Amino acid sequence: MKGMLRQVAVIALALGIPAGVGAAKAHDYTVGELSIDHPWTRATPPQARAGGAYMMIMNTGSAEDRLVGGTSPVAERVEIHEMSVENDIMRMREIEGGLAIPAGASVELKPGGYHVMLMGLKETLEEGQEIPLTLEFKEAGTVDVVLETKAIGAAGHDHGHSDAEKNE
Ligand SMILES: [Cu+2]
Repeated sequence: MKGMLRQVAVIALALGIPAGVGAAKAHDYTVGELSIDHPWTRATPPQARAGGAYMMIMNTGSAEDRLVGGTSPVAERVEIHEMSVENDIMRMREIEGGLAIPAGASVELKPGGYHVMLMGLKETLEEGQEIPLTLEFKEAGTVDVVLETKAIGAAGHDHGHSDAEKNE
């Protein structure tokens, strides 16, 4: 009996190790009627002044909510941005009043689309690093999540942050 228990523990440990390195880690959060699935960011080149954070936000409630901002220890401030194409050039800008999460809907923040912008980076983001981010919703309040840092350029193209950084 004792031996069997030990075997179970060994199997659990074996299963736990690959999950621990981020392969298929369950990675979601809830606040009120909202759930935030798989928040992530990308490694940044040295001297980068900004980085994007991405996630899926689902609203299971019956009223709209809005992602209005946040804070992170790696950034001087956090903004909510959208991308738009002007004269064939992709630009990003802060969404006034925050990003609407309609009742019963899911909104994806992704490279080239809506994103959380980590402005004034205080450090280079390294692949594999876990970065705390507090999201602020108008109705649901705040929720602490952890961003998984993927490789530079992961799952999308850069969308002109370097230009904005120069203007800062
Ligand atoms: Cu941005």
